[in-house]
Amino acid sequence: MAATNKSSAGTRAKGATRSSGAAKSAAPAIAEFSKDEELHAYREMLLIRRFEEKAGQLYGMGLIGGFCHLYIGQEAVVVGMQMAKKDGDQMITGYRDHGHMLAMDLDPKGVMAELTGRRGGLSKGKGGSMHMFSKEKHFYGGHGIVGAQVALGTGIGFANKYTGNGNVAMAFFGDGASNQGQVYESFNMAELWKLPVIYVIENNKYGMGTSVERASATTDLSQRGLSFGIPGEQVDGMDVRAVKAASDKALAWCREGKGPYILEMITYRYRGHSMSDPAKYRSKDEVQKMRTEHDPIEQVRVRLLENGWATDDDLKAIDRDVRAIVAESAEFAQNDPEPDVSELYTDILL
Ligand SMILES: Cc1ncc(C[n+]2csc(CCOP(=O)(O)OP(=O)(O)O)c2C)c(N)n1
Ligand SMILES: [Mg+2]
Repeated sequence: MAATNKSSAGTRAKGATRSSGAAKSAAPAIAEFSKDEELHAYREMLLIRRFEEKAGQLYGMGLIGGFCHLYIGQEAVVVGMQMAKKDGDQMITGYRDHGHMLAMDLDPKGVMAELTGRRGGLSKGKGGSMHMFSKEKHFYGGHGIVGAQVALGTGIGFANKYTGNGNVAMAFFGDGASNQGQVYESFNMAELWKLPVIYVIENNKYGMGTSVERASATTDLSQRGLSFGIPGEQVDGMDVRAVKAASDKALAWCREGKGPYILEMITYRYRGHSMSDPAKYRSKDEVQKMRTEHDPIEQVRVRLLENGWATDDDLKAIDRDVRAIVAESAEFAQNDPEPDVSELYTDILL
């Protein structure tokens, strides 16, 4: 199963900071993980990776219609944040959303069946890859309109403050989205009203086929809140410990009522923008270098082995468990019936 352990115990800060922005303060670059935390991070990231590999296969077999954007390579971002958050904190993201759903403990069977458009899917087979929600698990989508989730996430932060529930909203968006106007309207309101929102910029270096250098006048996206007085920092988004440490700090900032916070996660997607991306805008060597030198899962695997916290066999057993969950979800997603025709007339605005 997906996320169960939200523990932050055993985390000790060390190292220097890359923190910058309106409110500079020392942020831990890395959090040392306990054995349980390393194992948890390993399993969670592996579940996302294996789930998406399977989704890619099903797409190739023609079983998934419409769009399908894979998150492979970026797993440490959402898992590090999941490990720092408290129950009740919300996540909202764009269309590259399967990893966020699994990290928020949405049922893998329901997610996979939604991809194949079956009635047991989380949106009854009518939403597809980009449109799944779970109020119960505090996951607010899944949005196909670039940047829409930034304004909506700000609204969730407003609701948190208005009701005084003590929760923090995490709004994830890309480097491409970070140039949108509604992002800055949101920043202004969030800081003005000191809303508990973390803006998580997943800088995977490209917006579709356009590199951040070609598209952005300034490329340190952590500083985009400067004119509003919102602090921000760049984080190694390929290292789950760095993500966890930065998230701990940002969450504490928001919970203390100090307003929003920006975390720019420096990350990379291994696959194309979507399944139909010929990827002519970057070299195979560039992708290969990231995979071999910075893979988020491999980093944890090596630490687990080096610390003597797991053997090869232990890790193979985790992989088997994860593959079984994914196989079960794929089986369900292929055998569950399609929605009844009458569903065409439900859940719509007339
Ligand atoms: C308002 C709007 N404009 C354009 C698009 C088409 N579009 C989809 S994804 C995308 C690129 C976004 O890149 P980024 O924010 O870096 O996110 P990533 O795909 O890298 O995760 C664009 C332009 C859209 N879906 N919505
Ligand atoms: Mg991008």
